[in-house]
Amino acid sequence: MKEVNVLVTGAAGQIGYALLTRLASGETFGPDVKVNLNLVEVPQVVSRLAGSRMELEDCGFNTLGAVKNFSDMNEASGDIDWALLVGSIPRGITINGKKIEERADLLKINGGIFTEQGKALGENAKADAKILVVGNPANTNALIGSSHGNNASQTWMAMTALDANRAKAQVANKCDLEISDIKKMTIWGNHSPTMYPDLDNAEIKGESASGWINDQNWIESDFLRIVQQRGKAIIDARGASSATSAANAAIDTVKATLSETPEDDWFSAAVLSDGSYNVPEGLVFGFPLKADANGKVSIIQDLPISDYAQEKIDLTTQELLDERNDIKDLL
Ligand code: NAX
Repeated sequence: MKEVNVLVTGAAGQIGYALLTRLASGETFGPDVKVNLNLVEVPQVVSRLAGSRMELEDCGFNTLGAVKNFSDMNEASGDIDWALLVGSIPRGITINGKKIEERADLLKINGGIFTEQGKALGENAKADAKILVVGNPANTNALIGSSHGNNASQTWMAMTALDANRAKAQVANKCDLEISDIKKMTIWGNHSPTMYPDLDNAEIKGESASGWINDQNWIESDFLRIVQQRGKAIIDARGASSATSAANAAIDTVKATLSETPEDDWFSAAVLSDGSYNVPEGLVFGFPLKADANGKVSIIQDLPISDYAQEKIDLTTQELLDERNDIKDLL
């Protein structure tokens, strides 16, 4: 049986809990691939991972390989094919008596984590490893990680698939369609409320989604607001942040790179900008992406961008430039 080595940080957290079974069950990498899991947590929490391992064993998956627990990224990252970096320090936590509310503080604290994790993966993970950052602020964490990974053959991404799935769900509800009728959903920019979900270039049964919906007022007010604020709406309703849907989106992103992207579709994630669409080089920015048969990820080019869309893309670009400025000492 083939094997894949997958590292998950924040594995004892709520997204981690929802993610592990789906990685190990055969659903993600296929029924003929053994999934070895290196689970990483902070030292205070790592003992809880023993419980996660017991549960994984008790699921009885043929595809579950070795499960190992770590609190040291250097030890955990040897020979890794996929790293899902879920663990990070949330806004609102109190550290050394100070409540972390300011974006700049949050960026710096997480920046320290991703500096170390980036180095460890750059040195120890496989040459063609893929790294998906879920932990917020995901784009800037990925920027720090990839810069310290300093390994051009590895692929760093930050997750925007949850935003894309949320956008598709809203369109499906509005138009009474199946989710599978909606293709080519792009989330431009940052995984934050400035993200821009693009319905001009999304397609419904081969037509522009915005043309099909034919209700610009709904698109510019309801749709945009609902998608941008969905994370908060879930926290308000559930009393906890999205976990199942976040884990699902991470699985979707992994799967999207395991085979060639079909001609009639693409997927959304943030990757290092190469200057496409005039996005400054070196920002980790949400783009429309495709994978080739070898899993190489590239940006879909030459999509038309309306003046309205450009305004929104400029806003999210500026936010990412500000974030980069806040952590420039860490790059
Ligand atoms: P939890 O607080 O339940 O779990 C986070 C876990 O990470 C904890 O167990 C913690 O001990 C661990 N951790 C912290 N620092 C670590 C480190 N240096 N190494 C290893 N583990 C570490 O949060 P959860 O709900 O699972 O969310 C995890 C992250 O995902 C948060 O940053 C959250 O903001 C982010 N999200 C990102 C989304 C996206 O679309 N990109 C959507 C969902 C989610 O909000």
